[in-house]
Amino acid sequence: MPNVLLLGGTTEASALARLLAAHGLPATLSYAGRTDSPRPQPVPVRIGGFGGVAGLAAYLREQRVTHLVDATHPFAATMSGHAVAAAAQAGVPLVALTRAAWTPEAGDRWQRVPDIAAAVAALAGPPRRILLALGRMHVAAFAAQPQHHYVLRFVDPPAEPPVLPRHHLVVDRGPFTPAGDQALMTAHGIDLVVCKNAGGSGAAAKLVAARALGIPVLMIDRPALPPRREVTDPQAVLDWLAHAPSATKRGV
Ligand code: 3Y8
Ligand code: NAP
Repeated sequence: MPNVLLLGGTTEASALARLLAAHGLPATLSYAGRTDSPRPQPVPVRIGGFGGVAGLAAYLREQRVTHLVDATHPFAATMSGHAVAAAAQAGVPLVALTRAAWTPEAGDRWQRVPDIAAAVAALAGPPRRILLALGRMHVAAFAAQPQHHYVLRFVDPPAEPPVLPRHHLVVDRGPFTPAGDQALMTAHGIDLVVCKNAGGSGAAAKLVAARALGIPVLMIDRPALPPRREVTDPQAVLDWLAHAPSATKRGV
């Protein structure tokens, strides 16, 4: 019988948790603890960091995890790097459940940048009305371009007000809808959307809305991740679980 550790925090991780529960496969979903009330899950949940690579490797051994599934967000690069290293140290097979990067479609007006810093630099120039759809963690970097009016969207109310002089804060969690995002952009007279190339469906609504409104998008490419086995479909993880040699079979 497998004993799966699922690093979660995405739509696909929640879909896999439902599939594992439906098949009666023992699994624990792990959250970093970044939000006040993460979505309830149909499998046991653990919340908080592991304490780096060593902490995760120890957890894998102590909890006798047989399979590690990294279903974190494509921008959770530190966690994904730790998962590759800890799985190798503990001799536990690893698969990443990720999402294909978004690609521009007819009607899209994308400018691609490699990272957050390049996105900040790209905003030099006269004031604009920007939907900064990056969440909370990177808002401070945009104080370098204070001339713009920013519409921000956080999962939870912030402990202190955002450092941007001109901003409007929306507290809302996804997944979002194209109609909802189009209404938000129209209501605030948005003329630029800044976002990460998250992929998947849960964050894609703003791209559909921007396309419909003819609004340009500043698209931040994903950070580089170490090589690992990747799938994009929760069912493919179940197939892998049925065939991957688990840690216990390797006698480690
Ligand atoms: C804590 C777990 C599920 C998962 C749902 C997906 C979709 C909705 C869209 C926008 C973009 C953003 C942000 C976003 C989306 C899904 C998914 C996704 C983007 C929760 C969740 C956790 C987090 C962490 C949070 C970050 C923030 C990023 C908001 C739960 C709701 C912007 C990423 O305040 C903070 O510290 C928040 C931090 C990392 C990025 C940032 O820099 O602020 N996600 N989001 C997970 C943990 O503790 O381990 O609360 O239920 C999960 C989801 N957020 O099960 O349905 O699959 O991507 N999340 C981005 O894509 O750019 C919002 O506004 O249009
Ligand atoms: P990160 O920068 O890659 O990781 C920083 C540290 O947070 C990790 O070293 C680890 O701490 C801890 N951590 C991250 N994910 C964890 C998990 N699922 N379970 C336990 N500990 C975890 O991660 P992040 O970008 O802050 O993302 C945190 C969470 O939010 C993840 O679950 C991710 O899937 C979700 N999320 C992130 C984004 C995003 O834009 N980054 C978007 C949507 C959802 P230790 O070193 O102590 O183990």
